[in-house]
Amino acid sequence: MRRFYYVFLLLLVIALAAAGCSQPAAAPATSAPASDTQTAPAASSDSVKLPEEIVMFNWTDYIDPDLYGEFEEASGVRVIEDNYSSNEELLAKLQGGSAGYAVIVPSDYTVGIMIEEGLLAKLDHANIPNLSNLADRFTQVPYDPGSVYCVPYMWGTTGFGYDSTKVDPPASWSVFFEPDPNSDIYGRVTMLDDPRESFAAALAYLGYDINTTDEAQLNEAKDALIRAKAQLAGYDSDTYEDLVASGENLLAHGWNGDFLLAMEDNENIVYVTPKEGGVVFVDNLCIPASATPEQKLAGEMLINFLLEPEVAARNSEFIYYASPNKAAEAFLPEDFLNDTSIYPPAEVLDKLQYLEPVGEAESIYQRLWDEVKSAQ
Ligand code: SPD
Repeated sequence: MRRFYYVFLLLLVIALAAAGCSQPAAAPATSAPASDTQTAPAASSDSVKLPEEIVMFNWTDYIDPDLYGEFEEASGVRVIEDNYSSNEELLAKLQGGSAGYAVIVPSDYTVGIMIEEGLLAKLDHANIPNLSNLADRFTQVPYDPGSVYCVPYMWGTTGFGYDSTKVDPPASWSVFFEPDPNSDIYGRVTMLDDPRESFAAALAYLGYDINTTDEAQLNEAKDALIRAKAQLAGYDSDTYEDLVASGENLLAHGWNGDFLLAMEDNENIVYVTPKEGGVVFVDNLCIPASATPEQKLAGEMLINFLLEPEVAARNSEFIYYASPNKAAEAFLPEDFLNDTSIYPPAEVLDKLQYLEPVGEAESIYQRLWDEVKSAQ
């Protein structure tokens, strides 16, 4: 079926280019059942041409890179990837007027902020027929019900990973917030370079809501983060798992899939969701409002491609994050679907919370985070 898709799409693009208009033709009017691959993205505007190249602005290690080549083969559009390290970095770029991105990957709470600030384009669902492959619970997410602006891409959890041959099994956030200068890990620990995630860790440790807007609680969390700094090698959201895998660091705050990927290099890494709880997240494929019509069409085609069941399954298996794509499950091995680090059981999920927009308090988080980062 996939080969048919590529050949079909390639022929379609060639035929349209020969006819002097390179947009894909309208999809067949029939609506195929969920779990079907739906082939031709429908262009809503007859005058839109596909660009030669688009930029996907993504987290690091968050896609199987082979998929870019396969998409290019199918569509003729080359994808260049650029990376960011936190939602706040992505948001600041868009707020500052950075343009040129066709697809971005913000997390749940950031989608809400971006919609409110008019930073996202509405998706043309006619160009994304594979939207029907999403599991029901991901079609009505609270920050974007009905996938008007974004399509859920992957979901995961935040906790910590450590090398089990060198560290006694920690189960609590206290391993970060009660540093012991005599322990082996002292100086060989990292935390995420991410204000909401690092505050969530401190707030969960203190027993507070991870979305609190109470300034006194946030100040307490700031003090805990400054205390934790004593044993940190640094803040890192991009290479932390590799540094644990290589033995340079022994413990890191981070995301489940990243540690699972690092286990390919070091099987002694263990990922933990702390007993006090932490963060569960959904990351999403969205198109910035600043995208040109050409970039938007190509972005929607890329999103549709990533929603193909077999593509979504391969991608999920490559990066070790759970896919919200129900139809992809048929292509995922049993041991992947049964891995509790990827699909946490109900009793673990019950302790986790989504980060939410905090409105006016965003500036408090940012100010206190700056104080943490600059504290000696
Ligand atoms: N290396 C992939 C990282 C994916 C991170 N998702 C971010 C969730 C933020 N709350």
